[in-house]
Amino acid sequence: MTAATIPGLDQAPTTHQRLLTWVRQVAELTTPEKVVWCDGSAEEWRTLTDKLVDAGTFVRLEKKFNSFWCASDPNDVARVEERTFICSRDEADAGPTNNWMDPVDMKVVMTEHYRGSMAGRTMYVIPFCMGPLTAEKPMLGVEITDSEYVVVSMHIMTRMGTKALALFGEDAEFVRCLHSVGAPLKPGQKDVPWPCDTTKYITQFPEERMIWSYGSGYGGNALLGKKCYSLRIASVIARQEGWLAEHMLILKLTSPEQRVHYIAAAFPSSCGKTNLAMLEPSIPGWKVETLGDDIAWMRFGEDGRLYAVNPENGFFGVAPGTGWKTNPNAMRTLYQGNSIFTNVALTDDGDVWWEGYSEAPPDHLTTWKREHWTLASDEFTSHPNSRYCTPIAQCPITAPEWDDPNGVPISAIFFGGRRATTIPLVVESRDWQHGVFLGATLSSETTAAATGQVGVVRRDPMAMLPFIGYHAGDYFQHWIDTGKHADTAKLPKIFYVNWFRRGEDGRFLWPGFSENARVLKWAIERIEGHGTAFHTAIGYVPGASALDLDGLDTPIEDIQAALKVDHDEWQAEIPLIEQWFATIGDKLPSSLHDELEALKHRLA
Ligand code: GTP
Ligand code: SPV
Ligand code: MN
Repeated sequence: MTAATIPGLDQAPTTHQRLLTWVRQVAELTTPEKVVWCDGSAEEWRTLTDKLVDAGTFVRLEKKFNSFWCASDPNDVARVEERTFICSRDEADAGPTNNWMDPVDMKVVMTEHYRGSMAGRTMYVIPFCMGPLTAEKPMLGVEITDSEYVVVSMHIMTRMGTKALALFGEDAEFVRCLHSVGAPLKPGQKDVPWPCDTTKYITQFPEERMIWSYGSGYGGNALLGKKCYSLRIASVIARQEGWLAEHMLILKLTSPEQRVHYIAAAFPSSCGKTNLAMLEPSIPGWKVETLGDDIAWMRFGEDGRLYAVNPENGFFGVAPGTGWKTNPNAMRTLYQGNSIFTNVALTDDGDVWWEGYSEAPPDHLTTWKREHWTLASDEFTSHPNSRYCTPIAQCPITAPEWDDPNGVPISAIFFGGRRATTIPLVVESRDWQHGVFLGATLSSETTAAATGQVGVVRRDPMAMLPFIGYHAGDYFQHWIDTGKHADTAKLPKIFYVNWFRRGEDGRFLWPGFSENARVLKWAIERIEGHGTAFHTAIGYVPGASALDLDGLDTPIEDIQAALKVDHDEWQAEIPLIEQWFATIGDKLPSSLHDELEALKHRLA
């Protein structure tokens, strides 16, 4: 079939020539059965969710309004970091932390995968905007995909369809995002519920502002506005334009005295961003509101402060562990409906369940592997990286200013990881440069959010290891420079937290979740100039008495152990940091090397 005869191709609701040309080229290469230009309407949602139900991909939930259960192929459940590439023209620009392939070579390889890859399927064209539609310079993209699951997920996660396309005009810049599940259908061939390919590529071409993704339907691999655009491509743009694209939640904290502070926090995947963003403080009078749970774009405002915007429109949150006790605001959001649940369990009465959803599971469930599960089973009902996808606007504690194109002024940046030892509950950096050092040396145990071994400690600088779209050394320098260009007094203070330190018996020393408000409170006291701290070798650390522990029943010994700066543990950490810095090579900013030497000196 030639492109001219592909139904829908010529029904483009735009006169943007470069967009039209690109869509035609992709259609000619991938040979879909038809082309649909997505408008983002409720009718489109209805049509596509019905289609997904008919295909067996979705089960409509009886117990949650306009919501769906979905189980993926068991081999397509997480981001695939080893299949993710930064195809900069020069290999050196991808740096030591990214996979690289020459862009010309990569295109040759991927073009052969894309050739005919949409046969028998519909090709959807999704115009979208990351961040508010009212931004001075809206950040536009178009995702072409052959997956209905992707289209409906993009309905939730982005501002898309007609309202986004209206911003394209005749010639606006946009990021080209091409996605195919890589499962063409022969005439008459029956589809599977979750089409994908065993071969996967998640490829960024930073100079061309282009993303090619092939073979996976999973969130971070397939919803290309998210990690691929808003972090990998945006981090490259941000460096050039002097701003920051970060893997951070954004929250609004109001004190009992009604003082407002906005906090951005970077924790690696599955290390607590969503939970902190929706925190219900355990301490009286304190209030948290949410602006974002995964990504923050931060630019300096005219007043010299750093302002954060969440480019996303929804939450793509980790399901297991989300319950009324740990994250009631996520539960309230999901109870509004309009959500997609992937790789959790399905109850017999048409609801979802996962480990931590409620105290007692129902007697019988269908697992994420579509298997029977009873109380006698000892398998997990849900994949550890199972996810809910739900609109940010229906979260009951979403801050009214979440959609403000100017963003919100950030008072504090938190870095954090999942470490059983060494890293205390909270440390305040000595200054911006030291804070960048804390971020650059951030370490965390790997989680199920990416394929591969879980629980291995690795360096995950600023929680961005899988998402920095260029050389990590240049990225550190960009962070250092960001502080230099600013009025020091107006910069956010940088803290480093660890909710996951463990006692000898393996229990968490700190209760976490709503109790993390106590750490936020101390941080605000430090910012406002009245909190106390010990000046330790690694930074400012509160004693147990500096934290508000009122009403907390955790043994004081555990709190003290959580706060401890253990010199032996830190001595053991130094060679690991040295090794990590060695991998960065010549581009490691000298100031970070100086910070390491100063730390060694203070520990000695
Ligand atoms: P991504 O969406 O992958 O980027 O993850 P995230 O950083 O948003 O992590 P999320 O908040 O979803 O938490 C991941 C897991 O950590 C969940 O199982 C949570 O229950 C658990 N968790 C979150 N906060 C805490 C905490 O304070 N203490 C403990 N012990 N566990 C936590
Ligand atoms: C993460 O892995 O950090 C996520 C989920 O937030 S994904 O969208 O798949 O990247
Ligand atoms: Mn994330």
